[in-house]
Amino acid sequence: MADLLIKNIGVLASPKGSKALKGADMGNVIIDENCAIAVENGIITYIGAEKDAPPSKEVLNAKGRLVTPGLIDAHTHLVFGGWRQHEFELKLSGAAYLDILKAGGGILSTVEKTRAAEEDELFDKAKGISLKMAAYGTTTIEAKSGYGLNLEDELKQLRVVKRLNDETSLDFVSTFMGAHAVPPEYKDRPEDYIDFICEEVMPIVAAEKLADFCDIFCESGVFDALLSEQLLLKARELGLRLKIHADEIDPVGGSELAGRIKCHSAEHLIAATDEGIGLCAKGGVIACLLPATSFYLDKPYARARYMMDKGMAVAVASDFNPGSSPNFNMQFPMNLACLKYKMTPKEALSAVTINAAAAIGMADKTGSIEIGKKADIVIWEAPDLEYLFYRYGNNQALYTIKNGGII
Ligand code: IZC
Ligand code: ZN
Repeated sequence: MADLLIKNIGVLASPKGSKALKGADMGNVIIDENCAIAVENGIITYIGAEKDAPPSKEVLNAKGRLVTPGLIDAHTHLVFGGWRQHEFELKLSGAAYLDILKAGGGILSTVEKTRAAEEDELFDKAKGISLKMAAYGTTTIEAKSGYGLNLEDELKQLRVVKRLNDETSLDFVSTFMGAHAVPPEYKDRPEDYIDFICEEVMPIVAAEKLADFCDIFCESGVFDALLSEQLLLKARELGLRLKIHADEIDPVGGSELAGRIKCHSAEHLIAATDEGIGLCAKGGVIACLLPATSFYLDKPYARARYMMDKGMAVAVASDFNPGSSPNFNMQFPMNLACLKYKMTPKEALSAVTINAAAAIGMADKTGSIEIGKKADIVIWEAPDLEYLFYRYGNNQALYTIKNGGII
């Protein structure tokens, strides 16, 4: 006896497998028509004709609509105090993202607000946002620290992510990003700050199993490639998997480093060089691209098609954060993936499902609709995949199902 049967599915669109799809394989999305899905104990147990489906306690009628895997948001800065609307007019008058940071604003203004916030306050805010993300079709969320920039407040952020994972029905993957900016206490001493993170923060994060990944902002005026390498190699020694914000604004060797030391994923890659992309392809690095950030910072769009042509697996995520991407609706970057990266709807679907799951080490559990995987599923207010990606600006998620339960 199944717990849930989703019947009358018009179009079921899903990639397959438990690994990232590289390059042209990203278009390998299976389309099934007029079928049903059964779920038991949160796991998909049947996909096929409705007449052969097992009996079920609960039935959900998809009424001929499109069904896809739940969206995976593989890059967010979810846990933070305050917002940054006070910098909006400054930005509109032409102030650059890195100049605002240099003047002590940007990330550092969010650090001030996050340090001042109680853990419960951060938890309640992030939980509320997560539930809204689910209403837009997101079922798994990666969340980074990086607004504490000291031991106590980095741990506070990471504990919030752990509690979100334990206390909500969504899955969260935690990334330690203590190297997000140089805090005021270490102004103009990034080397000392990286030593501090490596010696006094990361070992505790690892011992307390508060993070799965480690990330660093490798950028002009933040951390250079040499310091990034020092930190990432230490993180690897401590058992963390590696991510890097690489060439988001300036090409400072981030993508070259990512490829050379075989990071699990490289984020942004907006300004990545041909050489960097070549090394990432060779190193099997997943590109985690964030088109909503290009939009918001008025920057070029990453060369997704070039990366795919070089054989990289590309994931697309929201980069939700209070500065460069204050939006957590994945449907917007999905739309941009087609319009700006020139991905087909099938490729873009792979980018926000199986490849995004692979980018955060979850592709054996979620990211596709297959027997044995988590029942993480969205029923869309759309008749087919093309319609989902072509419409724009309104929420098209009708039902979000996480581990077999309707959220
Ligand atoms: O708060 O500005 N790029 N980090 C690197 C961010 C954007 C988040 C922020
Ligand atoms: Zn980011």
